[in-house]
Amino acid sequence: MSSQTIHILNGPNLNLLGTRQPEVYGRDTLHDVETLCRRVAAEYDLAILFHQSNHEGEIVEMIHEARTEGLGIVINPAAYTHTSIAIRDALASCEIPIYEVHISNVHRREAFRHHSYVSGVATGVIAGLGIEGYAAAIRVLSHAEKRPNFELNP
Ligand code: CA2
Repeated sequence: MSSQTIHILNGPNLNLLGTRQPEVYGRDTLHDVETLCRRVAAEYDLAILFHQSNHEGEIVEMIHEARTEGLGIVINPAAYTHTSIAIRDALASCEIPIYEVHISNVHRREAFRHHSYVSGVATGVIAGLGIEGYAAAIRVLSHAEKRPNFELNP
């Protein structure tokens, strides 16, 4: 795997994107998200590995594979955002930057979506930009090595 690879990981039910709740998630499918990510990554000569899983343990294993190699992780953990200490612990073991992305603005939705187990171990969090949030995360990662670390308490 090249150090110029970005791992893009998607959690449960995101395979159904575009099939319902367009008022919340828009009409784009996960395939459209992948196409967008590949186009933006190509602008910066970066490779991407794009995955989706409905299984917590599989996502943990994908994070382990990304742990030490690659430019960074862009993860939409979907509902596991609000429940999974296993995914948080796996992300906490990573040595590369992590961007948490949510298509919807979770903070103007139900209270149970306001807490994220992931945000506390992420480098940055993007919510409510629709699928453009993935593109924004890739753009930030594209100059990750040229920027100072934003973290206050690394
Ligand atoms: O806004 C996001 O990206 C979320 O991560 C999406 C999750 C939700 O549980 C989080 O609170 C916020 C839901 C992903 C499932 O999305 C579907 C979209 C259309 C049809 C079916 C599922």
